[in-house]
Amino acid sequence: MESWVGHEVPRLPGRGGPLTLFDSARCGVHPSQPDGTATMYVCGITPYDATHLGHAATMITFDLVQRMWRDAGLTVRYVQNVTDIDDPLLERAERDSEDWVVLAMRETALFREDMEALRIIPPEHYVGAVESIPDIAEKVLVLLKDGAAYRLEDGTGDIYFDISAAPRFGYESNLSREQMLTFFAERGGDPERPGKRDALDPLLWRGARESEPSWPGGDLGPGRPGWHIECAVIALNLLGDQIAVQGGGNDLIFPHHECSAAHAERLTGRTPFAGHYVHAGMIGLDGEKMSKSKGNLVFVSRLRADKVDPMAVRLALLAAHYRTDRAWTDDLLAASSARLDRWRRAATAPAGPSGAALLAGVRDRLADDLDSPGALAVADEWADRVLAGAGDDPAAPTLFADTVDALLGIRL
Ligand code: 5CA
Ligand code: ZN
Repeated sequence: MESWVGHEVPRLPGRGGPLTLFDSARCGVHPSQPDGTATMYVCGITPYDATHLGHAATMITFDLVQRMWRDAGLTVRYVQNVTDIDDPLLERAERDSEDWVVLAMRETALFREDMEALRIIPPEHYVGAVESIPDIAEKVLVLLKDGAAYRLEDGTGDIYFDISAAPRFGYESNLSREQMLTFFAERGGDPERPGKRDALDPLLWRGARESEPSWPGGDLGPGRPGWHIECAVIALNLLGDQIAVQGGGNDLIFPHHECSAAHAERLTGRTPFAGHYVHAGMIGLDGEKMSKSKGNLVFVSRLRADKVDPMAVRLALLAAHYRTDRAWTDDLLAASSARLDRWRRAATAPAGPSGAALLAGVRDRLADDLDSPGALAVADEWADRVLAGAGDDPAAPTLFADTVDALLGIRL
C-alpha cells in the first residue's frame, strides 16, 4: 500500500546520544539498544472513521522515536499497518450502507493527508491487512501444523491460537488473569466462545461467513485473518524475527501486543519479539478516552478545515509526556498557538544566544524517554531570551528553527 509523502528533515550539527524508552514488559526505562539499524513496528489505524487526536498523538510519539534514532546516526526501518479488514470496519460499512472497501480507502487517504500535515515521517513500508492475507494464512498453517493452533469443531472453520503454546504469555502486559479476561472481552476478544481450550485463546483465522468478505486460505479453508496475527506476520516478514520497538497506544497492551508477541515468538522460536513494547497514553475529551465507538472525537481533518495550524496541534500533543493519559482542551490548543507564535518570532530574529546549548538541551530531554515537555521548556527558555533581546549570534535563530524541525517535527 502507498505510504504518505515525507518532508526534508534538516541536518543538525553533531550527533544525538542513545535514546532510552519505557518498556511495558520490564516496567522500566531502558536504552533502546539498536546497533546500526533500528527496527520499529507501529500499530496503525483501522480505517472506518477519520484520524482523531488520539491517533495523531500516538503517531507523533513514534515519529519522535524515529527522529531521535536518525539524529543518533542510526538507519531506521519502520513499518506501520492498516487494519483494512476487521469487524469494526464491516460493522460501520453495514450501518452506513457503504461498500467496506470504499470506506477503508477513503479513511486511509484522509489519514495520509493528516500525517503529512502533522509532518510525520512516513514509514518505509505502509502495509494493509488485505494485501498480507496470503502471508498470514501461510503462518496460521504453520501454527496449526505445529500444534500451537486448533480448529473449532463447530463447522465454522474458525482457528484459534492455543496460549499454552506460549510459555511466556503475560510477560508483555504483566496483568493478572482476571484483568486479562476483562480487557480481552472489552477489546475484540471472545472469552465466552464455546469450544475454546482457554477463554483467552485469540482468533487466528475466521472461517468464511455468508455475509462477510473472505479470501481463499489454502488448507485453512476460505476466511479472513484475526487481528493479532496480522501485526505479527507483517512485522516478521518485513523487519525480521526480533524488532527493537513494538509501538501503539496503551489500549493495545493487552490483548493485542501480548498475543502478537506470543504468535511471533512461537513462529520464530525467539524471545522477546520486541526489545521494547512502547505505549502512548490515551487522549480523551470530557473525561473519556477518545474513541470511535464512544463518538467523542476531535478529528485532525476538522481542525485543518477550521484553519488551525497543524503545527499548533502537534505542539499541543507534545506539551505533556507521551505516556500520560490526558485530555484535549481548547485552552491547550490556544496555549500551543501562542507558543508557536513566540517560537516563530524568535526564529526570525536577527540574532540570539548560541544555539549549541539549546540543541544539546533538546537532545538531552528527548533522549530521556521522550521528555517532550522538558524539550519544549528548553526551547521556550531560549525563545524568551531572544525575544528579550539577548545574544548576538546571527546563526542561532536558524539553528533554533532546525532543531525544533528535525527533533520535534515543528516547522516554524
Ligand atoms: N488497527 C489497530 C491496531 S493494529 C487499531 O488499534 N486501530 S485504531 O484505529 O483503533 O488505532 C490506531 C492507533 O491509535 C493505535 O496505535 C491505537 O493504540 C492508537 N489510539 C487509538 N485511540 C487512541 C487515543 N484515544 N489516544 C491515543 N492513541 C489512540
Ligand atoms: Zn496491531
